[in-house]
Amino acid sequence: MYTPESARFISILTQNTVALILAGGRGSRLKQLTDWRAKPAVPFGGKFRIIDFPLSNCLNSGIRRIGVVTQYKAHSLIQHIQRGWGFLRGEFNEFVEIMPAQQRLAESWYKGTGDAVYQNIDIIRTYDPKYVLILAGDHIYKMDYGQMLAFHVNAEADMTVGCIEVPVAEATAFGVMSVDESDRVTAFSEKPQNPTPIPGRPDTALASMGIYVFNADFLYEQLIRDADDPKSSHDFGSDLIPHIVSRHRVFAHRFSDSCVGGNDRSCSYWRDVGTVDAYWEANMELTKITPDLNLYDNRWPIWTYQEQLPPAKFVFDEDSRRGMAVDSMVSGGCIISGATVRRSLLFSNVVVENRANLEDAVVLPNVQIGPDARLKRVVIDKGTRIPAGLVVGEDPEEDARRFYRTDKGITLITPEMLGQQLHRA
Ligand code: ADQ
Ligand code: ADP
Repeated sequence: MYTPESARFISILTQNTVALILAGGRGSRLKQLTDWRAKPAVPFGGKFRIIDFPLSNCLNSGIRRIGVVTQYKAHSLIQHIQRGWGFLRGEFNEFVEIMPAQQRLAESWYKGTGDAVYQNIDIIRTYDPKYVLILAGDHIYKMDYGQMLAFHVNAEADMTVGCIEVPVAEATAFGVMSVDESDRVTAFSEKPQNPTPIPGRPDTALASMGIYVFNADFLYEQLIRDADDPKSSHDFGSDLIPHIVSRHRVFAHRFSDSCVGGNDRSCSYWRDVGTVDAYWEANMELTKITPDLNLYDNRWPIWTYQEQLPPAKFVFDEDSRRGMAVDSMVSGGCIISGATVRRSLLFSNVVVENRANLEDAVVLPNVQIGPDARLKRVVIDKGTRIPAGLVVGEDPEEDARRFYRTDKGITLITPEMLGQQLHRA
């Protein structure tokens, strides 16, 4: 499909691009999971953090100059990036650089996503990119950004917005756009109460994925103009994009057309794991026989920091005839000792003791589950020690009293909820 010329065309575009991953948002709908860490640092999929997905997408797309813009509760995120992403070589003009809010251009922290980029404009300029790719740090997906850049250049756009089709009822949570027959954006409205559907398809709307390609000089112009606007909240979705759409060439690039592997089933996988329910569901999906997100695809590896750990161990207890995990993913350092684990995802260093029973559970690293505990439909935060005999998932009222229980019946358990001091070795 690609000629050597077109491949070279894309590699020149990706080389001339700097990616900025916005990773400063609060992510408050993840409740206590983001009490101590920013949403992009939340663990996902047994051994990754959410930010590993956009970071790996950049590398797999040939974009190797990356800034991570941080603000809220950034310690865990910075630690992860320093430990896991320090392998790029400055000598080859490649890097992952952390850009914390530091009041470079204003005496305030980052006010909105536009301001977060604006306040780093002097740093971005020194890299002299032709294109700036702005990404959110909190979505799970695999995407070839090279295709989006090529689309942007072919369309002679000033700016391009990545988009997906979503049910109209869910579109109120997104930036929603209208496009003409060439996919030029004609209107954009951030989180509208009454989203405009795609013409002829009343149930579907075209939603922004919150990822943008800008011609670099055009981006600087727009950020400087927006910074001087006293009425602006300095946010891409609410302020910059609506202003730009009516005056410049903005195009919509459809995600499903653009990922690696053409008809690969993971091509349409894109998740905002922004709520406890969505987070639980997306993790649980990975334990299905053929999950929609293929983590075994060696053409599109997802890189992360991981500790060196021994293999997972399963100890069979003759008395209870237990000691197994089925339909589950179990990470390194885990020990399932005389316990039963079904349809669950265990991150590293989880110990499940005698006669404990785990079903539909997402268990973050370094959790200990005491003997005889029975846990169903739970998310257990890092470092929690579940006392012997604890039962969760059988009495909704009791669960809601002691823990955080969602309307869909998922219970989130953190160390604080059990009155435990932080112990995260
Ligand atoms: P939201 O996700 O609601 O909508 P926002 O909360 O601004 O937008 O977050 C976007 C990204 O920026 C996130 O990765 C967040 O962590 C980060 N971020 C937020 N505030 C920041 C700050 N002050 N400093 C640094 N980073 C910050 C956006 C778009 C919608 C689009 C959806 C798709 O505005 O149009 O539909 O994303 O999910
Ligand atoms: P992660 O689980 O994301 O790896 P860490 O365990 O590294 O997070 O913690 C992230 C930061 O938040 C650290 O600075 C840690 O000390 C702090 N932190 C986490 N949980 C608590 C807590 N319950 N009380 C006080 N500080 C906490």
